[in-house]
Amino acid sequence: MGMTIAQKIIKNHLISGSMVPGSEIALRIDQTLTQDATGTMAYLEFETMGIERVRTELSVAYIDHNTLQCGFENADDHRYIQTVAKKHGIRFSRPGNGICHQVHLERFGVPGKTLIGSDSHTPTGGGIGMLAFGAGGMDVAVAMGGGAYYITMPKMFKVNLTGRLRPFVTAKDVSLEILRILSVKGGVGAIIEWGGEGVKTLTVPERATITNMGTELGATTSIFPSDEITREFLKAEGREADWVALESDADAEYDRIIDINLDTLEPLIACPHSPDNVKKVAELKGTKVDQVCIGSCTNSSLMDMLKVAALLRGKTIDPSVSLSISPGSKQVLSMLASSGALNDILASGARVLECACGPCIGMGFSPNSAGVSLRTFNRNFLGRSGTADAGVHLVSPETAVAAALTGYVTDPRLLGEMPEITMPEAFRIDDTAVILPASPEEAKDVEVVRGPNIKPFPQSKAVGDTIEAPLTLKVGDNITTDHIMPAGAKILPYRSNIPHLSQFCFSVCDATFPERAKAAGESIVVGGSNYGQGSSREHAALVPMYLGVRAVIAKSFARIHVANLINAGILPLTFKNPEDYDALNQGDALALENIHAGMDAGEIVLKDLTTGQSIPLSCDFTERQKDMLKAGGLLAYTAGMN
Ligand code: MIC
Ligand code: SF4
Repeated sequence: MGMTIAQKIIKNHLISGSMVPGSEIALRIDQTLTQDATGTMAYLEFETMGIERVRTELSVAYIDHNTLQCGFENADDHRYIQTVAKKHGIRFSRPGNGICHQVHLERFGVPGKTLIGSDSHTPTGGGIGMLAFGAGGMDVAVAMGGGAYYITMPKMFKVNLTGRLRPFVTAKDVSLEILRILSVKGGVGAIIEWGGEGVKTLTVPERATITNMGTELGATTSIFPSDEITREFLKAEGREADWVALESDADAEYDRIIDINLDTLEPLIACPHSPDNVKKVAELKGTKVDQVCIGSCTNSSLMDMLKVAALLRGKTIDPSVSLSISPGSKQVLSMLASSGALNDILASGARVLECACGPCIGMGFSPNSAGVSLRTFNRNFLGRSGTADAGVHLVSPETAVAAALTGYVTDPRLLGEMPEITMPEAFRIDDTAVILPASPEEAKDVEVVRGPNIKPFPQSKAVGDTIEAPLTLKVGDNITTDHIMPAGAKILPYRSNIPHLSQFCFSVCDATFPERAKAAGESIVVGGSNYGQGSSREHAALVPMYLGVRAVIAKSFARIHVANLINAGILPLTFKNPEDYDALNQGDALALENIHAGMDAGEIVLKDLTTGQSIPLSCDFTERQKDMLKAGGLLAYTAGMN
């Protein structure tokens, strides 16, 4: 039988396991990336492993999330990451050099290689034919140390593209269309391969927009073939030598095939508060808009920005709208400047922000009270923008410009002619903002600088045979990691300070949770389906662990989060009968007994001591995961093996 692109890369990197969907496989990882909001923790974890130099082909530490520097915390953490990177063989991408996924695509991504990153949008690399996964910081630390990355062998989905996008309909609309079809849960357990004739009409940055947002489908990752268009992109980046051809075999089999005709797509918009709440832009026509933000790892490429500049040229934004533009990288910004396009943007009244995540993660530019914000980003989860009652919508750069110019949600096709923008034959290459690590000899003398914001790693507990604890919090479906451990300007600087972060745990759902959890000592949390979707932040597991959460019981879990829970020594269990979710009440006293035998049998019985009911729960752990839980998480497990 023929193979899909992903199966071919997996086969080339398989360390153990069999490539049967649903079984655990271990992969060799060629490249890793971290960003600063998850990176501090990942490097603290890497340091505990006592390995002198990373064992990957390439590891890069980016600074792009925490760049506000309102106090000493961010700057201290940056210094820590810079010095730890220098010492251990990791390249350091300075603040201002750009958003990790954009820069990685430009300067480091290689078709056919594996990449894991401590950021859920690492699958952006699939746009260039990499097999790229988002992972928790601990998994990235292990991969840097030369260890395998474990995943459940995914199913294979194919999206078959035909036709060609019409003017003002974009790759972002393709992403929103697939979210409309599949929902935020529809990609769970699958790798999404994009193929068909329509692929040949999409540039690498457009492909990367699509693989970036595959994360919002819950997919394990997304990937495009590596073809002549990929070769052209790499050539323009001065990296043609990195190109290899990659395509699926004609007789490759897929678990599901979805057809999208690019000709028939229209401009789309995701309404609050979920990326799959998709409507046609035309349906929201006339909605007043207060703020527009263009940028993020989804839509900040040079092509995106040149289109924006061309549409803004000679015009002024509506006085009632505030427009921000964050180019994805220094390369993008410098090419905008030298082409004159930056002037068109500035002259329109836009505010140009630095090349970083910025408003996407609530680092400034929060909307006004109950404000309507149109953003070219990938997530519009409740509260993520920093304004609790804001209505954040996700759109293409073209639709964003139409709203900025008119002050209302407007179909961008009304803007007239789409100016023709072509990919440059050569990008401006300047890697001076990527600092190379010290040589192995010099590395010995490099001092790792730690600021006072770095607090000791919280102690996890081994999962014993019994857990008796109250149900301190019951939440609903699609709880995101932004609910569990919010980010934003006030909280993000404390990503290496778990005790401080813990005050904000679940604050979007119930601000009393941290106090109640602490008072209870140990507790159990209950959730609905797709619990933990969104970010890869392991803080959404480490902070509950610090607050004494011993088990999370849900209808289903998101992939990266369930791995993070196990890595933190928290027992993730699912309802055998989803309707049993209704039988549990916040405050009930719960007991899990015979846990070890239950882990082997695949079923653990939950006793609700308050109501007297017994509820069967499923668990499907591999031997490795059972050992990790019994040891109290990945770090304790790894230490026990040495
Ligand atoms: C996000 O988009 O939510 C983030 C911020 O990039 C996260 C990582 C983090 O929480 O630090 C992600 O996507 O993994
Ligand atoms: Fe940064 Fe936003 Fe992309 Fe996350 S989604 S990496 S916060 S730009």
